[in-house]
Amino acid sequence: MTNPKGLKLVERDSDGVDLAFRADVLAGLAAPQKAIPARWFYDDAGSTLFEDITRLPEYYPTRAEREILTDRATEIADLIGSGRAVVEFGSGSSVKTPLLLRAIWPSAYVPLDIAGDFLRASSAALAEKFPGLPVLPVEADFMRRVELPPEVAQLPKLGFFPGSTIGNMIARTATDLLRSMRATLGEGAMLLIGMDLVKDESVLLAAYDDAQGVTARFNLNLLERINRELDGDIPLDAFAHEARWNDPFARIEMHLVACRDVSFAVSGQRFAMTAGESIHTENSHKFTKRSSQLLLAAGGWEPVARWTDEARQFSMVLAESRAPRSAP
Ligand code: AVJ
Repeated sequence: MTNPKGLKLVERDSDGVDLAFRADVLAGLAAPQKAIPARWFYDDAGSTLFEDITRLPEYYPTRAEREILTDRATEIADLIGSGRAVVEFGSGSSVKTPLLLRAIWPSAYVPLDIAGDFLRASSAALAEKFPGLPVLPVEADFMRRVELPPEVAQLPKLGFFPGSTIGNMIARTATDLLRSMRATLGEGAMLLIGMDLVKDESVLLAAYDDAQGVTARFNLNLLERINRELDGDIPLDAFAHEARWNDPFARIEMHLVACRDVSFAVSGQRFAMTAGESIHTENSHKFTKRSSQLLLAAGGWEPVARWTDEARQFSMVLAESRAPRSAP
């Protein structure tokens, strides 16, 4: 495991409290529109619930992306070429990574993840599936430029960012990430990125508010995590899961809506909410061909190919790192 500067990625106080989590929650609950970053969904319970979400009949993105990677594997592989090192942003526990690796047989696979234990486990599983493939996990926060292992220094890179995770970010953050990816991957890099598409509102709402209530449990698990890790006493029965389509921003938002006036404490600080007020917990931006192209261009990436599934629900874009130029 490489962790270049011996960086402590998760800072904890003497009680084992994740300081970044506490800071985000306390600041988020103090804001006029309460909001907590979506990255905090993914504790053990949240990660398991997300895996359950990917198997729901209403949640199309995972299946659609898998369809693209399976049905278009040859085309994708031809454009990517051989000999690249695949750098995955967020280490794939999913079935998507093997699909890509099998299609292109890269020279090395470098999964980047902030969660070290998870990274080690999924890397070991992958190495077993692909004997002979150097698997070089790096524990890192990929929102910044990451120092890659020396073994891949001379190899051209392919960044892999599936799942439409980019959709969790507002444009400014997404652009920063795309630029960091260019810096991490270096000259001549390519990027294969999943971007979910704008579609009928009812399909989107169902995907984020499923009949079995798994997404509701995923959303509410954040409150359980706060209660457990940050010494909170939030009454879970005072909150309901809600998915909303925000049309001007072309995104699904998840909220936890207070069903009654409620007050609670977190880490010794008190908060009050009135009935109907919400905590905004996630944005999931949806793209069009044009908006995806614009976002990638802003981050310094030029699309070279784009695929959708048969039902045109989801897209994967292959882009290459573009030298800065301003003239038309
Ligand atoms: C993992 C960010 C791609 O936005 O669709 C699924 C997370 N949230 N259901 C998404 C999620 C609610 C998911 N991403």
